[in-house]
Amino acid sequence: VASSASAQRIPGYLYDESKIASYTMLDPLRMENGKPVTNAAMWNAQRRPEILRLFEENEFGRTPDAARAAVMHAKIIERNDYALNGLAVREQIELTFDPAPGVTPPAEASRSMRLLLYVPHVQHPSPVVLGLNFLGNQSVVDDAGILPTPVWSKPKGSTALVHELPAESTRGSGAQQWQVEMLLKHGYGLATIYYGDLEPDFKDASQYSVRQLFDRPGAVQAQDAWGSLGAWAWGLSRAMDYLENDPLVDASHVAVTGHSRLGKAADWAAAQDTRFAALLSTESGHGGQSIQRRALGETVQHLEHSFPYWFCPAYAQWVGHDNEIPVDGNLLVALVAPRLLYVASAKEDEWSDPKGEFLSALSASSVYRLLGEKALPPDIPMPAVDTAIGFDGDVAYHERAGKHDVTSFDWEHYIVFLNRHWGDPETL
Ligand code: GTR
Repeated sequence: VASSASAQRIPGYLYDESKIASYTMLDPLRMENGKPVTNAAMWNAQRRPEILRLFEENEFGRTPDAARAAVMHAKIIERNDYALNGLAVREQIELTFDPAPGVTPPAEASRSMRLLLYVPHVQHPSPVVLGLNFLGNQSVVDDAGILPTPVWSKPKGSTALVHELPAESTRGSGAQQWQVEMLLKHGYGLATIYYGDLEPDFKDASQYSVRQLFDRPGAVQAQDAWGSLGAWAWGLSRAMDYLENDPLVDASHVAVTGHSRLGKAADWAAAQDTRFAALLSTESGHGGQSIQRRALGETVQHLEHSFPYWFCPAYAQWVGHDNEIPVDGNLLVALVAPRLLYVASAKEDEWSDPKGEFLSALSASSVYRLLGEKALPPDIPMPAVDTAIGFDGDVAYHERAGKHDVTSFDWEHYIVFLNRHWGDPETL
């Protein structure tokens, strides 16, 4: 599975703004029963839990209590205080989970994930950006010290999944998308996990998922049972459990990030877990930060057809009903309020609907204002390409030139935004 190959335009889908059927966006500040949300207490006690429940019931499924209570064992298997030519302290940590009491998972189910952590050598504890990666930890930067772990693939023409060590040539193959050295030079650490450690990103692969440690075998799957996005988001929260206890990390300044499907996982993690002080969401698109009701680019039908295992079974009922789904991207990112939120789009990523992503940031801003925070003002037009907005408040947005990807432009802007709010770690 490539992270960036599938964007742009897929024939047969709508890309023409003037042809969108009329739609009304959901209002984060209106309860399902129509009551307006008029103060912070009402948001926190009523509307926020209501929105979370709607996402659990209609899209991502419920994270089982047994999974939230998972017993995790952390083992630092490698540490180097002079990694990346002395730029970083590197740690590699094996995080292993016990199955829930009474559950006997299949032998092939995942029980662990490998966290790779870098913090600046010159200065730590440091703020950290945490995200799942697509291609294995060895891909995020060219560092011979990264211990590779097996990655999943399905060779052409085969029905069986292969789980084997990645080719040496993949070391640093995702470096452009991660910019580890840029982060470190600006005082930020990076923590990352290969998403396949939690669950392979393939249909009919759930027997390998970490979900098996918490779901009762043979039980009928509930309509709100979690899917792989739920499992990936859960893994981010377990990584946070670890980071909170690692003295290299300033755990009050952990930003969660992700691109595309892993942006959806980051969105859902930040929505549920308020320990993440910021969400940097790169082109998470439909099912993530876009407005599904616009049905511009990807539809629920496409998501369900290609990736049914990402979602809960109940999500299937919204196929052909993009306009009626009771949750949407603006509600998802509103759950991040009042924490820092950066919504990032790419001009040529029409499949993800950049304008829908912008409208989400705008709509979520109403919640920030209710909570007394500065955010994007209502009704502003979409900014020009490559022009970031919102840095004087808690909600930022940009649409950069180029394709579905993560680039140095995205990272430079994320760093400046975080610096504005957290102080420049280089000058601390
Ligand atoms: C596409 C999917 C998008 C997005 C993308 C990706 O095929 O339809 O929603 O998640 O994959 O993850 O690159």
